[in-house]
Amino acid sequence: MATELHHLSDYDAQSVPDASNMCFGIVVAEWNPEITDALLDGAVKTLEKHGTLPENIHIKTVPGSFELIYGAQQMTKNDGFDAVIILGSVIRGETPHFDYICEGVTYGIAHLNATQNIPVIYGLLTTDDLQQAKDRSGGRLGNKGDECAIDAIKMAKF
Ligand code: RBF
Repeated sequence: MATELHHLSDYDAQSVPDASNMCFGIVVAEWNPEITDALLDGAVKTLEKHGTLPENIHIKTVPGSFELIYGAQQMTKNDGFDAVIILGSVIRGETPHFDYICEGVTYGIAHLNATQNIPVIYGLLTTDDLQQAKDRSGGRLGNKGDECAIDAIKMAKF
């Protein structure tokens, strides 16, 4: 959804279920904090906009995006959560680490969704440079954190 033609500013708030009785876990990576702080801000504000109480939003940090898998796996053990959101930003560097981390996180989160009872929403920005990440974390292409919050509410209702 967060493309030049269609990003979250366009979403229809009426189509989102009421989230006032929902409880969420959010795991956020500390790498590229300018980006991940903005993603987290968007996610929290959007959950609260749809009724989630601040005390029902549980946030944990992990050092880097690779650790999002373990963080999310721990959170899926908590029956009190209706959904878990992971937030991270991987920016392509000069080594193949970008591909390994992106593939690892994608596979790890897919695996959790296929094996655990709580939906895990994938909020990993994978961009060629910092500007592309800024564009998608509150910049000209919206905020992927907002989008993850909406997805979490919809999947909690599923
Ligand atoms: N973590 C991120 O969240 N974003 C990155 O862009 C990122 N780049 C990395 C590049 C290299 C070369 C390495 C070694 C790690 C990087 N990490 C990054 C950290 C990674 O997700 C993880 O925290 C560490 O590898 C420890 O398991």
